[in-house]
Amino acid sequence: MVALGLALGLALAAPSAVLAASASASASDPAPTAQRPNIVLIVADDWGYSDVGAFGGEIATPNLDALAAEGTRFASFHVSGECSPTRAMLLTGVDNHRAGVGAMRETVPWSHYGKPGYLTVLDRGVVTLASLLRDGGYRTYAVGKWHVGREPHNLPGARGFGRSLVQADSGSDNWDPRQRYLALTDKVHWYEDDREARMPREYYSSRFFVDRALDWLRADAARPEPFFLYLAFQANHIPVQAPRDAIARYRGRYDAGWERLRAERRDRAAALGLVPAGAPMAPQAADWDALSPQDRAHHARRMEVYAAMASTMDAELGRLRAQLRASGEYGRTVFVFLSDNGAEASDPYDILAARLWLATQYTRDIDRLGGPGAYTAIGEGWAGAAASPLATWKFYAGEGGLRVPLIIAGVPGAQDGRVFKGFTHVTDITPTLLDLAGVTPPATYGGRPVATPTGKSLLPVLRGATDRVRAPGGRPMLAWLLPALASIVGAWIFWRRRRRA
Ligand SMILES: [Ca+2]
Repeated sequence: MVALGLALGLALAAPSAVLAASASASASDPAPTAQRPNIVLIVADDWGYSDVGAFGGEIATPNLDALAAEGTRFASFHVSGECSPTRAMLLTGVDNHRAGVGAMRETVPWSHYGKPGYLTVLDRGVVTLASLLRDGGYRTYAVGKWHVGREPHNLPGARGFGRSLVQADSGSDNWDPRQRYLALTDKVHWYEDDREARMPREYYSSRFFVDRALDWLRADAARPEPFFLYLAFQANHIPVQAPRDAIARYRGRYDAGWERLRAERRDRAAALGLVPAGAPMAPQAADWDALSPQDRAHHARRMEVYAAMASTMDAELGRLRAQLRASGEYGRTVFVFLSDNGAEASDPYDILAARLWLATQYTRDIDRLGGPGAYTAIGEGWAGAAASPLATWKFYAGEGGLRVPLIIAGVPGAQDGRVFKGFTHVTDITPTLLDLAGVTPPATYGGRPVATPTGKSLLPVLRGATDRVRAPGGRPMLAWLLPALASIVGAWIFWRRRRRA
């Protein structure tokens, strides 16, 4: 543990030195427009490692499974353990501290808030993937959850998106766009093209987001430029909600409990070649069989709703895929799918202040779970199964918080259905997509210096030119979260576990 303490002490004492990873700029000239692929970047919220069928899950995700079959699964892909830090890295390719989002606004200690690295919103010293693609000749669209700042200079239009409709907070209700999920803000902040948006009185979030994306793509179908679509779902962030008929399809599926599900998922992930066979798992959940029948029934229903929320999101992706096929764009579109962090184990009803507020806003009646006006979360037991076979969850710097599914499909020259097991990181996505578009990240932008990506392009790996993204013996890749810390050094991950206050 001495070595761990030293490593973490070094990380905290000298972050700039540790963060000074080499850039991975593409040196190629911009490719002709006809050769540049469309790009669809899909972000799921709070999905665990094995929530996707192609990663070992039992939830019906045929569209994600099809992308996995057409593309590459990354078995050891890492993000931040919480939302906006990952999104800041995803959109810039730059370590989240340098990008200004060392922690979420909702969790940052006040002693850090507003200090360099802890603005909790995008720093002016970074440029986004969207800005560079737009400048490189792409049409750019953003729909869904934003969460990296709602200052005028940080809204999507100011950050490179030609069209946008976003929810700028950490989450919101999935049936009523004006309903907050916790009393963290005065209201839900929606923006359309950087102006306050007029939202419908009711909707279902995943369907609404895909509807809007399809509208833009149809309206702009005649335009010759390739497009970049950033599609950031609220699924499966709390409150976990889904259409009733989708929930009914999972009735009884989870009655055997979370320990059984966790083992089933581990075995399937091993059979798919994603994790070693027979990998032991750390015990971390309450004994299912020791629960009362009423508690088991309530817990099982929560997971039925969760599965339905995920499968509904997948079905919405199916509508997007179908339209791209019908318009002839599918064969020249690259898809990237990831989760922004691991599964969410915390339950707001366990926090007194949240419970009191929720009691005035929502019901927990088992027969209404998932529907409008009902609120639920999956809690530690099911989150452990969602992260299977990994330990811990969102907000923790263990693998269950940091390691999530990544699928990249449609890259010309890539082999179908492959599993890549080497270490990859969310900062690799922007360099990869800029590489595909033939755009070189600049050192200055808008007259000011900007940080260049700390991640690496995955194109050589996707095309089979190499089997490793980072050279052995390179700088350790760090993920640190307040109040949890982790250091990934070679094949080892060191982390400190501490409950949030
Ligand atoms: Ca999240």
